[in-house]
Amino acid sequence: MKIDGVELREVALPLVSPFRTSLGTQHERNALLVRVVGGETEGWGECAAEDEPTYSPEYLAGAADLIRRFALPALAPHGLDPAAVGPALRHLRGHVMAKAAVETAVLDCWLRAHGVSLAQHLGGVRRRVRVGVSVGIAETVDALLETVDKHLTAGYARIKLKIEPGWDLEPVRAVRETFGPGVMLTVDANTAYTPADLRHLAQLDAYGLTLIEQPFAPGDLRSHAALAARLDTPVCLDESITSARDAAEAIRMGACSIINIKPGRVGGYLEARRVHDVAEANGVPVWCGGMLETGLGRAANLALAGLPGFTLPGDISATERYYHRDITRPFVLDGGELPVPQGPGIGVTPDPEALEACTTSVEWIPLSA
Ligand code: SMG
Ligand code: MG
Repeated sequence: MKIDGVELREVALPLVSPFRTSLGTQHERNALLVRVVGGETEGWGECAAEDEPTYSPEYLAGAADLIRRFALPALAPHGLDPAAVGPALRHLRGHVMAKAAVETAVLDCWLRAHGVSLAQHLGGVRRRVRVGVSVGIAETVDALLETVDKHLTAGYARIKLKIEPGWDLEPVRAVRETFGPGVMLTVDANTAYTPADLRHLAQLDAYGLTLIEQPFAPGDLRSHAALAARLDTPVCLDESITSARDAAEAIRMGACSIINIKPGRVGGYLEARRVHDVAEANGVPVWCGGMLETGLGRAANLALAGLPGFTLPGDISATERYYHRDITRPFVLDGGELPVPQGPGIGVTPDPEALEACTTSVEWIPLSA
């Protein structure tokens, strides 16, 4: 089957509440959606890149440009074949998030044409997955406690606190003391610390955290290994891992004992499964990260999170934690879990009216082989 064309669509979704991390504060999610059309079937992919290149070197406008000018021309001769996307784009250096969005749309289209769900295709073993929520840096500790209380009441299986220098020991202590030892608690620094903070970070051991996520720069595996050797709290990598090869190297160096897998950050769901396989072979638990996805990206993440090695709750929260109105049907938390979509492909499609309401630009790119 050939690909007839690809639609690049930008949408803007206001967040229910601002999300502050050590990288900045986000008020809305601008997302790039890729729709691949092949014959009677279409498939969707969502790009994880954000407006600015702060979390990752990629950014939305750059991703759209990469897809338009380099990825699609390289893809055209291959037709609708998800396994061919990675090899066809290998000569383009980096840009894993842009590539992932293209591959996901091709994969979704192909799976729909074959009547197979993404969960089944990836080798999922769970129909429901336990999920957590990522809690941003708050104005005050009291405001943080109120937010955490709301999420625990809703039933989330794990609370992740965003930290940065000046907002770490105190909020973590307050949350642990207020909600007790039974709450699964993690922290995520988004690279806000330096190796000089090692002794400071070691104090987090007092609070029974399940993991500390990405305290240092993405390329600094050595400092993560030094921290891991010093702390009882497991070190988890996010930004550092952009491929299965990175994962193998980080594990070999002792830089992490847990991995956050984000399909966008590693170049797509097929590479995400390879990261999972490398981790599983080394006895390293993984969990699915989040990039404030719309329902499209979240549906696909749920499929991934159903794989056997995903033994920790992921950053895949219910729709109401992110958006008043999403572009797909809402995901509703049930007993700390979300259902893995079972329909063909990623199992969900955008609601045309909701999609139109948040669209800021659309571009149709015909493809000729
Ligand atoms: O999708 O629930 C979500 C957000 C989860 O905290 C989250 N993501 O570093 O893990 C992370 C961040 C990246 C996005 S904010 C810069
Ligand atoms: Mg993170």
